[in-house]
Amino acid sequence: MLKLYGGARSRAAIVQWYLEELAVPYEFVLLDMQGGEHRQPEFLKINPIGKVPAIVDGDFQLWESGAILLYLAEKYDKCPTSPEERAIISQWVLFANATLGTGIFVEATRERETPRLLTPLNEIFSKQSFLLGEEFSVADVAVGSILAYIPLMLKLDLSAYPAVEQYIQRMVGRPAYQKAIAGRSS
Ligand SMILES: N[C@@H](CCC(=O)N[C@@H](CS)C(=O)NCC(=O)O)C(=O)O
Repeated sequence: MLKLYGGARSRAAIVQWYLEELAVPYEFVLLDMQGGEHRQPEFLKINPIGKVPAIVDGDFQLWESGAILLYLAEKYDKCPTSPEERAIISQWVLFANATLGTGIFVEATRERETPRLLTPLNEIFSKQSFLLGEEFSVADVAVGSILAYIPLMLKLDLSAYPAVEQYIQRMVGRPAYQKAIAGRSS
């Protein structure tokens, strides 16, 4: 069975959310991160960088949440076949981790970046339910998990972005999200 390594409150919950969406059986290996278990030789054999999430799927090991999401989408056939459509999915997953997350969570840039990031997202979500249109995809797990962390972790006023707020509600209301993230955030 696929093993997902994570901490009690860590980005492993993003991967767990997608595994729940896909209904793929997995074992969550909870590392004692306070105790530094992610820096011990046993875990460093899986991720030499010493960060979670990481997965072990048979003989295959992988780390970085975005890479894991894309791997799962490929493996469980949730990826479109054309290179252009696949690139759009990668674009959103990379955007979530490289641009959206840092823009919103790095305090020094938050004030400047938040309107730049949320205004276009608000426009997108006022026209369609999900990032790729009317169908939920791995892109929504990557971007939606970052957006849903805003009300959980930051006191940002999102009233200027009502479509983003509604999108967050749609993500949070999904049973797989509830199982993986809401259940872990308290
Ligand atoms: N970009 C990485 C970030 C990984 C990351 O920073 N994970 C944190 C937990 S959420 C971690 O392992 N921190 C432990 C440490 O830095 O010692 C990803 O998305 O997988």
